[in-house]
Amino acid sequence: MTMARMLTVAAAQLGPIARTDSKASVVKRLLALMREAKALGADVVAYPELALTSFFPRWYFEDQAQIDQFFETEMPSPETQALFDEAKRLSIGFHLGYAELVDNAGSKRRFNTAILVNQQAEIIHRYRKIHLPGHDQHEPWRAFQHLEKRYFEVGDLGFGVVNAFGGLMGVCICNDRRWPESYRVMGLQGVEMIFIGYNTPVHNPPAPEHDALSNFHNRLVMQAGAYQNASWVLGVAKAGLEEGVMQIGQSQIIAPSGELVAQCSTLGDELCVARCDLDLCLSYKQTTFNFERHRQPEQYRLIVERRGAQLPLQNT
Ligand code: ING
Repeated sequence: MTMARMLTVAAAQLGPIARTDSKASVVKRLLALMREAKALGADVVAYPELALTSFFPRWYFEDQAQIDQFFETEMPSPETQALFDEAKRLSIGFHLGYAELVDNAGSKRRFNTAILVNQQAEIIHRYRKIHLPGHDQHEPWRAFQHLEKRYFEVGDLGFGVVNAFGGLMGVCICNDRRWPESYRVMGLQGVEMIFIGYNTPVHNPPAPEHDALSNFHNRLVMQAGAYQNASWVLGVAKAGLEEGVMQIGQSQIIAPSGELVAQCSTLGDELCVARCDLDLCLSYKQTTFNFERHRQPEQYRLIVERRGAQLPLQNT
């Protein structure tokens, strides 16, 4: 009987953050959730994508200075230092999504970023969002904008996996979870737990016929990603009616079997917690998804070589 490698994780779902809410007021909410997570035995607490502010890509801004107010130029920042301090005091790790502004001697770069912080409050992993959804020009026909392609650069750190919290940890962000490649690149590094923060409007202006399936699609892609890569997946939402836009909740924790083990049931600040045995990944990694034994990468070249679909030539 192999020893179980238990990791207790808490998805710390956030309800709406108003445009006028200060980062300090949000950090107070994050601290309350961190303390509750610790009290419930969590080793790690995971906050959503862009957890410090309202989801600002829903608005069109001309003035870069206005946009940059949503970003952090350092991490820990003055407002988040309290979070790092409390994490160290409580000895709990955390995942945090935020807007990262990197100023390299005058050349500014902006990313939709998430970090993993260990129980000694050290940043041990950084991920910058690669699949940026939406559009880059103001499209006033939309009930609300989705300007991630305007405000962020494509991430330049790849999909990394780090040895932490007793296992192999990975991170991706929101729209990344809809693309199987995101999970597979981490799966090919042996990932055992993937943290995914998200801000997902129920309504998608280009395809309103999808709206009723928002929660289904959210669960579908994360359960598939978990099972097909023999990994735990923790999805954590910024939820509820935020500045007039309804965003899905249903933060959830999914086992390597693909089974749902815990889920939030409100659209506010809410924890869902699960005791995860990282060794549950092994039976899948050693059999059904033994990549080394079963995959045929030479047959998959189109996945890397081709961006958009190209139809087959007639009568070839
Ligand atoms: N949000 C959404 C997401 O991928 C979206 C954008 C919604 C794309 C619905 C397609 C359909 O969950 C972010 N922040 O990526």
